[in-house]
Amino acid sequence: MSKYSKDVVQMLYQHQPDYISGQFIAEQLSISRTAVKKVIDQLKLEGCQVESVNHKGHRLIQLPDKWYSGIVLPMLKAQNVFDHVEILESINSTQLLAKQKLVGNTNTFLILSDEQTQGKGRFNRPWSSSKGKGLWMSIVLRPDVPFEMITKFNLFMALGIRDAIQQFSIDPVTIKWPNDIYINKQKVCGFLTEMVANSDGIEAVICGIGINMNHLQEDFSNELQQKATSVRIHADEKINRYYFLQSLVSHIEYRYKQFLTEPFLTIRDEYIAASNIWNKTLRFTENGRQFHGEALDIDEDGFLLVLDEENNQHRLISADIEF
Ligand code: BT5
Repeated sequence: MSKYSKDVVQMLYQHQPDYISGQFIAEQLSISRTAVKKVIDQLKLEGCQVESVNHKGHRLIQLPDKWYSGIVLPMLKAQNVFDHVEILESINSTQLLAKQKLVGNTNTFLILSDEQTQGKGRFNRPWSSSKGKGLWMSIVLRPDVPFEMITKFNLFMALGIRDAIQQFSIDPVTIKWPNDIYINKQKVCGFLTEMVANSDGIEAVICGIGINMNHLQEDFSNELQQKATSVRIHADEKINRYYFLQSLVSHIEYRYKQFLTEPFLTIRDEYIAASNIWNKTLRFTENGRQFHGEALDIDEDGFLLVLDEENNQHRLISADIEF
């Protein structure tokens, strides 16, 4: 990527739907018109849809499939929950990078990558994060709350993520307590919340979110064919990942502010209505122990109440659930 790509994309984005002349871009960036043409040719090669017309200039006709900081940054500017946003083409895991970057500062930030080569789920399970198809990101927040509140954070995030996906999906989007988002019987998103805490409370919350966005069913590996779905599969058309990101960040911001000021009880009914675990026998794995049972309720602290096959009640803070 040329060092001017970010600026050129940003100018094209901010002038949408109008044309912008090569001359104007060249003057703004203090480079030659030939250099501008080279950058634009490169952007086109990367799949950025730019229309170039003699005597008019260039215009961005469709937001690209690739993340460009020149578009993401101005797009998210109005949202003020993050001090900064970092965009990458490829990384082992945004979650690992976020954990490295939060040390020695008090910043809040978002890291987004087009691809992850070693995306991770909970308990180090692999998370498939193919290039350009999904939304793979980690956010670092600094809530000034005791560390027991981490569970509550997860519940608020689940609703925010679900609501964003629902805006783009024709079919109902549901939460599989505590960490998965489903459409019909397949997983469209997995997220995980980790924290760094000391005796005074939470230093940082690191929430990693993986959403399958534009995969077609055949894009998933054999192992995921039956289990996974994407937002695209439940929409009329390809999802514009930029608009999706904008919606997701605004839902996250809304739910984060709610988390800081309201008890779980405020969203309990909404959460229960959005959950897909009721009225069926489920297999639970909790700390390596397995049992079958039925989910009865989510209490006012966000714990899941379960009745197992031997009529014992469980109050779970976290578990793996299989349908
Ligand atoms: C999760 O773990 O569902 C949390 C996934 C979090 C991924 C994000 S992406 C950005 C950030 N950076 C990271 O490295 N991670 C976070 P878990 O509940 O453990 O689910 C993992 C299981 O989901 C795997 O064992 C597979 O069966 C399945 N799986 C893997 N990739 C998938 C995908 N793309 N879509 C649906 N299911 C998948």
